[in-house]
Amino acid sequence: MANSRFEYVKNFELSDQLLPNTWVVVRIDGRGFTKFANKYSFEKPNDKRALELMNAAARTVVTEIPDITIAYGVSDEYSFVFHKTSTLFERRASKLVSTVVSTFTGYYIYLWSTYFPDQPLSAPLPSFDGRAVCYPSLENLRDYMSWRQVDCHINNLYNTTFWALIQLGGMSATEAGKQLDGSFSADKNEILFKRFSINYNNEPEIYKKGSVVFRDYELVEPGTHNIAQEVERIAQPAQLSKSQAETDKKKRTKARVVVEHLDIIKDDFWDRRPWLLSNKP
Ligand code: DGT
Ligand code: MG
Ligand code: MG
Ligand code: MG
Ligand code: MG
Repeated sequence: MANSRFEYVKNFELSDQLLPNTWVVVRIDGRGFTKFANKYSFEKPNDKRALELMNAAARTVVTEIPDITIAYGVSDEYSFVFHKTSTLFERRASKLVSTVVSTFTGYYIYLWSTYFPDQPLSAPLPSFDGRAVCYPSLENLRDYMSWRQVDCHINNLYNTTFWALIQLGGMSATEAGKQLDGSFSADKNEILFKRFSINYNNEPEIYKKGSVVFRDYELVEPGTHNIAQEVERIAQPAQLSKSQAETDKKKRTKARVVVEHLDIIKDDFWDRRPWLLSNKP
C-alpha cells in the first residue's frame, strides 16, 4: 500500500450514496432525439423499429443487472427500477446511473443495424442522459410508474391526432396545432373517428401503453397476494440471509426477461406478479 503524498486527493470524492431502503429509479433519455429522429427519418408519430430497438436495449440492461426489478419505456426514455433492498455499488448514484446509461447506449448502438438494416449509423452517435431518484414508499413508486404511462397515453393521443390531421387531412403543422389547442381527449377521439375512421382503441398497444420489461414467472391468481405486506416483510436487507440472497439473485439471473405492453396503473398487473415488488423470484 504505497501511501503517496498525492493520495489526499481521494478526499475530494464526495459521497453520493442514495437513501437506503428506497426504490431507486434511474431514468435515461435520448439526447437531442428530435434531431436524431429526423436524421434517420423515423416514422411519425411512432416508429416501430425505433421503439423496438429501445426495448431490445432495455431488455439487455434488465438481464445484465438483476437488481433491476422492472423497467418502463416510452418515446426516447426508459425508467429502470432498482429494488429498495438493492445494495449494488453501495447505492452510489453516479455508479448506478453511469452503468445503466453506458450499458443501454452500448447495446442501442450494437443492435442498431438489426432494426435499421438500411441506414448505417453515423456520427454524431446517439447518446443518453440519466438521473437517479429515490421513492420512499410503494405508493410513490407506483405513482411514478403511473405518471410515465399517463404521459405516454396523453402524448400518443395528441400525436396520433396531430399527424392524422397532417398526413390524412392535408393540414399544415400550424393548422393542426391550432385545431388541437385546448381540446380534450374526447375531442381527439372524435376527430380520429369521425374524420379518419380511426378508432383510437385499436391503435397498437406498444404506442398506447409504452413498454414494460420484467422477469417472467407464473402468473398468480388475483386477490391471493398482499403486495404491501410482502414488500414490508423483506423491507430490511438484513432479514435476508446472505445465502438466500445469493440463491434469489441466481434465480433472477436465469429468469426470462420479457417486453410487454400492459396497463401498469391498475393493481391487476402488480397483483398478478408479486415477485416484481417483493423481489422473491
Ligand atoms: P433532450 O431530451 O432535451 O435532449 O431533447 P429531445 O429532442 O430528445 O426531446 P425529448 O426527449 O423531450 O423528446 C423526444 C423526441 O424524440 C421527440 O421530439 C420525438 C422524438 N421521437 C421519439 N420517438 C419517436 C418516434 O417513434 N418517431 C418520431 N418521429 N420521433 C420520435
Ligand atoms: Mg429531455
Ligand atoms: Mg430526449
Ligand atoms: Mg424524451
Ligand atoms: Mg475499475
